[in-house]
Amino acid sequence: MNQSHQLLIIGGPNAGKTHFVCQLYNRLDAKRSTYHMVTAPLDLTVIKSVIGRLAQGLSGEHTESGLNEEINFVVANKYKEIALSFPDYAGEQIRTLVRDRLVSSRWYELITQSDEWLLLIRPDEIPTLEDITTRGLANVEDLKSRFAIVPKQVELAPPSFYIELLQMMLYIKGKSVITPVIEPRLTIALSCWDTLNLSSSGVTPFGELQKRLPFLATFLETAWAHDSWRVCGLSSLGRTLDTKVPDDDFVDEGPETAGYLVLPSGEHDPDLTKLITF
Ligand SMILES: Nc1nc2c(ncn2[C@@H]2O[C@H](COP(=O)(O)OP(=O)(O)OP(=O)(O)O)[C@@H](O)[C@H]2O)c(=O)[nH]1
Ligand SMILES: [Mg+2]
Repeated sequence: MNQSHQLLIIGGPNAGKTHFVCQLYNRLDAKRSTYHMVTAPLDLTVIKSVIGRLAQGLSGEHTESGLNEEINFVVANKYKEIALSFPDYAGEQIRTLVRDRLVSSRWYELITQSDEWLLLIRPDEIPTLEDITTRGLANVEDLKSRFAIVPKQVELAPPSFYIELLQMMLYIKGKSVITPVIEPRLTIALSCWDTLNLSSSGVTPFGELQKRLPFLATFLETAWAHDSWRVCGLSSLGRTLDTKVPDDDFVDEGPETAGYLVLPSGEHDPDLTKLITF
């Protein structure tokens, strides 16, 4: 074993964090990946409850905001050992981190100890930014309704939010962006890829990121060293599940077989563990 990595999985609300980790666990448990589990998570409460729901063809629930479960497991193949740290917080914590510029001691530890980051972004929930090219000229009625919506608190729009989050994390890690970042290596996973209804060939995840979050794509290219970042697509479930109406096909096919990754080349791959290994 010549390499050991500490990977931190991060993502905002509804990004698909919990379902990814559960499907990863399902794959490892069913030995359907190039990696094997060396140390299983100590506390399986969250994982088991979502896996139980998936086994019935139902979606798991949103992580409660008070819950601060940390799921840690170690996986390995012949060459590498990877310790995964997955603080299964409600994704709202990430918003608060950026909004309040306040980093708890646990988050400080997680960020400084990790040498690889996996950031989950869910593209189908990114609102289209309105500008002069998409909005057109307003009439008086339009203006009245627009000005009636007063944001409670000024929030950053998604492109600036993710750039700010990454800049904060780099700052905490003591990294400057004056020279391209080599470590931590960064994977951005565009989650719930199946909801984008894209063709299964010829679409690259980075191309999608450029289309949907162009500022973030440019930031990645400038801030990170060429070989130290990549963009993948992720569909942990391969389809949308309901919280009440079971999907029988999903059950019959087996949750551990569902889902796929889209590699940077655009190729689809059922081995979800490729997302945690660069
Ligand atoms: N279509 C589709 N839906 C998915 C997929 N993965 C997760 N979802 C759904 O997306 C929603 C959010 O998934 P979670 O894993 O709970 O997201 P989270 O990031 O843990 O969210 P919080 O706990 O609220 O922070 C759920 O309704 C899931 O069923 C996927 O691959 N495809
Ligand atoms: Mg969750």
